[in-house]
Amino acid sequence: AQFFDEPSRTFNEYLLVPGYSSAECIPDNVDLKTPLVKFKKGEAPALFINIPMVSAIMQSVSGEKMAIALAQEGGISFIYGSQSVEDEAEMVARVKAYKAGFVPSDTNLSPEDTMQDCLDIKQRTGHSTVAITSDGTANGQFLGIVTSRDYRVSRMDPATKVKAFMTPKDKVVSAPEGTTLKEANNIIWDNKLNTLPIINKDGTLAYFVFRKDYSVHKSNPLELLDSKKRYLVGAGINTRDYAERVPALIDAGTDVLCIDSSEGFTEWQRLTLGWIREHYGDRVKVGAGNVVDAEGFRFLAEAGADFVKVGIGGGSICITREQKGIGRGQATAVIEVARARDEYYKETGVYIPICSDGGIVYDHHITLALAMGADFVMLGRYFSRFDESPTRTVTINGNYMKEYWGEGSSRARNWQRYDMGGKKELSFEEGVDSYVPYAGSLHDNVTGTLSKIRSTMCNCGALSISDFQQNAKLTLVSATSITEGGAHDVILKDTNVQPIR
Ligand code: MZP
Repeated sequence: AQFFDEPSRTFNEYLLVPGYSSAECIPDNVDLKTPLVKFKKGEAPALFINIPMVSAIMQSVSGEKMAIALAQEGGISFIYGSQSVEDEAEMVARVKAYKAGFVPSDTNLSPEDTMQDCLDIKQRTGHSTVAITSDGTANGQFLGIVTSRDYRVSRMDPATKVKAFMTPKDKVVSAPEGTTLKEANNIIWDNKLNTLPIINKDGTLAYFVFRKDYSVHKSNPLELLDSKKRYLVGAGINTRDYAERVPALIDAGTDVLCIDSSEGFTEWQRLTLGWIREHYGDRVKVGAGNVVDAEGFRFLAEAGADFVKVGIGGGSICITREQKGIGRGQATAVIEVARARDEYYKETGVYIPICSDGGIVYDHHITLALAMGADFVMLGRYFSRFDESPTRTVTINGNYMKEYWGEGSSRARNWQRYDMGGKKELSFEEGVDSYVPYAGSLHDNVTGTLSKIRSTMCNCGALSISDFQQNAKLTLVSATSITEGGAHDVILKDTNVQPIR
């Protein structure tokens, strides 16, 4: 047998050591954009995500609601494949059909609503105008504005003078006398906004500036809230029924596929990737996995994977290591596969992103995974706690909980994920059925997580993920220093304690 010299380690055994932070190293300047699929040196990837977080290919995590909410934040969901081909394709199609929303945010319209409905809402809520954006928030791409008179918005002249700005956070900023729309546009760029509403002195909205060319378009009152822009969505496939599932998912509009398997270093994955390349060439993007060492990475890279997923046995609901005794500490797996990815890039000029899948317990584990070389992370437990996950919310001993079960549990019955050929059944469980504490909305939680990642990257002097991967300094920590990392040698305050005088 071959023995690895070092024990395999997990995220909790590492800490980041700060690097030099220049004055530019502020969280607002951190760019978390990351490639989703492979690309050649000097070229841009065909698909990228704006935040390095994707949701797990699991029944209890990635349904259409999750996919829409996560895409709105700049990430991507992989709709679970452990359902019929028709059901999965329909879910994908519904995400792709999801259309423009609205600002202000209290105008909750559905995708079926028309411009006329939009005007009704405007009247009901008393807003002077309603702007349509691609994702229903002020950060989305501006698509048009509806005014009560004629649904029309005019193309603005960049030299037009403006009096005040309103940022998407509703903060009114006075513009100095003579400020032009062109200068307003610079503010949009500087603040990384997509649109900037310009308001009148009395607080009513005058118009929006769209950062590309100040353009706006004329809307038909009966036109559906339509946008050209659609959310990115991924979908899980397996190594059995791909000849049927892949075409259905492609027709439904899936942007990227991922072979969902507990073990990716197999002939089944090579055959699946080969079939996709034979029928679709490089047009269809597909990730593969999971692997935990350089050999596994190289195998999938050569078999044609667009990204490679890393991780066996580290998932919160996973009992594979107990049941079968296989797996590897997640940190060690990511570090080794990232090195193999870099060597492959040097050799071939092709960069294949890697995804660290499973085992993220604290937000800072995401930051560690990126520092260790992951391009993005896949999370199950994390997302399962939110309003948008497809499972029930229950109360247990007065606490709100959400259901969360593994794909290898008998509840999910996803035998294809564990398929090693042979009978179509799960012969033993590799996952559990569980509860996780309910944590509220995806938006609030992801915002908090990202602000921690940005802040840590600044401490390490990195403004982009690739910069961070190259320059981060990591140290192993002893068991004793892990204890030192939490509150210690103090008695935590109990709110029920009464003062004695
Ligand atoms: P976590 O984010 O909950 O720690 O882990 C999620 C990951 O665990 C998934 O993306 C998948 O790779 C893996 N998973 C899903 N189901 C099982 C199982 O039942 C599993 N064993 O290991």
